[in-house]
Amino acid sequence: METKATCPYCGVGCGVLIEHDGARITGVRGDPDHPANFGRLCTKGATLHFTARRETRLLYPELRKAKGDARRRVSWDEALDTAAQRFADVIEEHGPDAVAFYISGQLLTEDYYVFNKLMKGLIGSNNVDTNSRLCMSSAVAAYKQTLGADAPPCSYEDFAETDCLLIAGGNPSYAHPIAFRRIEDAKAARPDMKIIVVDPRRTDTAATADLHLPILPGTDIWLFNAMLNVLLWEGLVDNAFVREHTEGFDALREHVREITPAVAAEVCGLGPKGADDIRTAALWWGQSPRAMSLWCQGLNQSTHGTHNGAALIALSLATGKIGKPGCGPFSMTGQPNAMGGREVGGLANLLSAHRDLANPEHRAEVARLWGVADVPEKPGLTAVELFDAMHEGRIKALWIACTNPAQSMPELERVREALARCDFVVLQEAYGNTETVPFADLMLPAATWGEKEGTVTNSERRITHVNRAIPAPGEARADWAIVCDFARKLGSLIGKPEAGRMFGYAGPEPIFAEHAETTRGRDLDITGLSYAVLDTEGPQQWPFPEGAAAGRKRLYADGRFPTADGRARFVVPTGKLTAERADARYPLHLTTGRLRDQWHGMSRTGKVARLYNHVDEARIELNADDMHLRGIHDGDLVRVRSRRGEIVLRAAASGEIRSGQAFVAMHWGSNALNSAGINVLTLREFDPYSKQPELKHATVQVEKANLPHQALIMRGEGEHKRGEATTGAEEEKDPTGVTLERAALLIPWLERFAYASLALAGRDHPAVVLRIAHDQPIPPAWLDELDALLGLDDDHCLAYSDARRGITKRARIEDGLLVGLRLTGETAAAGWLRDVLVERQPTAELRRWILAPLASPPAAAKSRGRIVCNCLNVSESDIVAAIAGGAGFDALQEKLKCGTSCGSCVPEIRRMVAAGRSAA
Ligand SMILES: Nc1nc2c(c(=O)[nH]1)N[C@H]1C(S)=C(S)[C@@H](COP(=O)(O)OP(=O)(O)OC[C@H]3O[C@@H](n4cnc5c(=O)[nH]c(N)nc54)[C@H](O)[C@@H]3O)O[C@H]1N2
Ligand SMILES: Nc1nc2c(c(=O)[nH]1)N[C@H]1C(S)=C(S)[C@@H](COP(=O)(O)OP(=O)(O)OC[C@H]3O[C@@H](n4cnc5c(=O)[nH]c(N)nc54)[C@H](O)[C@@H]3O)O[C@H]1N2
Ligand code: SF4
Ligand SMILES: [Mo]
Repeated sequence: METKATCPYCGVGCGVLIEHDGARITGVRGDPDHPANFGRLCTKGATLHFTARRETRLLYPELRKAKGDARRRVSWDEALDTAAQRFADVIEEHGPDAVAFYISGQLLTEDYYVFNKLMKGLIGSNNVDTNSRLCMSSAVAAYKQTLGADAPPCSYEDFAETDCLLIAGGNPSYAHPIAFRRIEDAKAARPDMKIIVVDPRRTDTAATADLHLPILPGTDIWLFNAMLNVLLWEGLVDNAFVREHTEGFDALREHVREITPAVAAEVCGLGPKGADDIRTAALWWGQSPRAMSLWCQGLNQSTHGTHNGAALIALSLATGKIGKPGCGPFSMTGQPNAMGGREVGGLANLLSAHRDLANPEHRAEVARLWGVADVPEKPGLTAVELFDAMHEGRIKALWIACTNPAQSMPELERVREALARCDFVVLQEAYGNTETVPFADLMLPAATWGEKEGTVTNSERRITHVNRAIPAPGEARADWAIVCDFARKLGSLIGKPEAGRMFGYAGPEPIFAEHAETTRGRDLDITGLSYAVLDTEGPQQWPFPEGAAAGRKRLYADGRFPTADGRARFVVPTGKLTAERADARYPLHLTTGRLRDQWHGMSRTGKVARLYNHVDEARIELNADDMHLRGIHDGDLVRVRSRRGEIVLRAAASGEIRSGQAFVAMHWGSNALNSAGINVLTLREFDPYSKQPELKHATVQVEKANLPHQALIMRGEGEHKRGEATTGAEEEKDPTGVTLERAALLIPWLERFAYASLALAGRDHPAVVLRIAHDQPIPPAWLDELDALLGLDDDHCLAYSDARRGITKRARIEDGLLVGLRLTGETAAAGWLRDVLVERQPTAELRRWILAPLASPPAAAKSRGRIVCNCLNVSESDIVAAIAGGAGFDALQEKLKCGTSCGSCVPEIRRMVAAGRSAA
């Protein structure tokens, strides 16, 4: 059977067809009819079915009576009765502002709608904020300040129509791959189209650009202002458009008068060619009949994120390149339904359907729609403020849903302290193992992808009806249903019996209908949409008012903007470059972001072995010069310190990073490292308008860590013998299940070591990999315990030991296959042995080498190294060898098939070909 849904990862919002038998999800493919992807999926979307497994899921409600106690399983009734009582007590004693909800752009619109209604309509506080505060709130504020409403005016189709695409602070080749496929297609169809990328790093996206501007972090406004300066000088401003449709240009013109390309090139650190490059960018933009911009977190996650966006939008307005095909400022949404959340007003300072909290008429409208006396006026606490208030004891009860703040918030130590101090923390999660779980007093199991129904809106304002394929496991329930049950229980305790009427929905469909009604007459009017229309007509873009035959591809074609006078606004940008300046103690500029194959805190992608093949361990990417200066070699462990904390990471030399800078991916948390990951180092400083914190920049120092005692432990599975694998499990485990359970057993071990990392490896036969480094000899008793845990202690194992040198080795061989390995002291052979294990190479010839101190593999072993093409399992070394043999891009695709399936690796392969060519 196949069920139509969307991919639950990024904001491209690809349609998927879930293959299943009514009980289990067995496969996934791109929906050929979905207008976001026309059947394509990226590496993450194409492996979704591997995440649909019971291991690590949260199956039952769990409650603990007191902090420090263990949680025990309770019924749903007891869980929600307790939650309602605790919330009611806090509200009675401290008022409604002493409770808060922290929710997520990964919820469906219906889930989001009821959370928002519960807080603002029933409890009477605006303390409902979401992880979109860390993500899209600067784009929201920038759109509102300039265009008057939070509405991305473009469509994906515009990529195919534009002559000049300016990508600033986005890495869509990793973060929005299927949108990037469309950009690649456009460039292939019209090679004259210009692509400009503004990013401090030379990402795969930047490498495909006609012009890459590797500006210093935080300097975008100077660049955009200098581009405007050139546009003015060259007479490329559309004066008629500015006169008739905008307000405030004079002040901005005055502001950019002195910001010449030379001045900006200096501030942006663009070197001697910089001024020319800025001029080129401005001329391409101004002279192209159609130009559009695309931005994401490189602009949003900044203490001047709002004005970054406003300065970029000014380029579209000044040249009148908006509301036309191939034009406009396009904010790419991060999460699959951050847009839906914005539509229902699910942020502490917004109201339903793009209404404003500060506007008394808007509040009255919403109160009327909900049938309540009023909606509170005082803005609620935004994410960072919320955790600060909790730290100070002002928030006594917090409800978290579909987000993992103990991993994703900046300045993590403080966030963790705040969570620990909060009297009552509820966590509504699909998985039972996230970093936030230890802080939860009550855990509520949520249904997730494939198990729930509702709608989502993607980056291009397109709403898709998402269907349920299979029932949720255990007692997990849909998010909206949990909220509604809680709301009714709470209502009767706080003297608001109207909760029964307000939250008496029979399913998600009536919630959608109510939400649609709140949009009547607003800029995002979707009164013409229903589940039935979405099912028969397919996914639709808003606005789609009653009576409309189709949604709108492009906004503002008539030059009228949703401001009081119908004119768009220019904003004079302000703000310092970065919250923190580099100095002698913290000389390096650290930025953070995404990897191609992982999603956020990895509760889902972290279960899929092949998604570790592109990057197999957390690492800090550094420029070779900076490493040399500090005596650091590729693969060394380093201490990374900021003013907030310190973590140990593996160092990797990267040609993407300029000297003086560093990059760490945001994904690795305490399930993968002996620390909580990168956000230990980041800071909670935020933008004054959007309150979005500066997750893209912190200054750090990096020094080599002296951790001489190293170990590597790997465990895969032999030929699967049914039923034998585990004992006492509810259901028979397959090799992947056994491996995931082994990984879970190892997580508590991580924090014992000065450095440790945990990962999966392999493809169809996954293995778990634990890498350890310690300041003292690793106690033999720990190793014995680990051996026992992983079955490295019986007579299937070869063993070698040289106690004097601290070297021990154990290899477990079953049916001629290496399935387990532990090396201490001497780990040089780890790389090729890993390949022998995960590739299931026969060990007959290798046996005598396995325990030898060989850094490079004997001839009998095949070492493959990193996998670039995940779909067709093609390694970096295969590709490099073929390029050395003279293969170009097409020949590579022909010969190795790499990049011929999902295409996520195509930018990287092109780059390798180009590098090979310039080396030759
Ligand atoms: N694979 C994958 N895809 C994802 C996600 C994921 O977890 N994994 N998450 C999704 C979500 S929620 C989001 S929000 C998006 C994020 O999507 P993106 O914003 O495209 O991704 P990031 O890697 O966070 O950051 C983009 C780039 O900003 C650059 N940057 C840093 N500082 C600056 C600066 O000062 N100026 C400029 N111009 N650039 C700067 C970084 O070097 C980085 O390459 O991705 C979505 N897609
Ligand atoms: N340093 C640094 N930090 C960052 C960023 C960065 O670029 N750099 N980016 C920021 C950005 S843009 C974002 S969006 C955030 C993301 O940060 P988070 O929101 O913390 O990321 P996720 O891990 O996606 O959290 C979603 C959680 O919801 C759970 N879940 C999945 N499906 C369901 C469901 O249907 N119902 C419920 N109730 N739960 C479900 C998942 O298991 C997962 O634990 O991180 C932010 N943090
Ligand atoms: S681009 Fe990839 S992650 Fe994003 S929605 Fe499409 S398949 Fe999912
Ligand atoms: Mo995001």
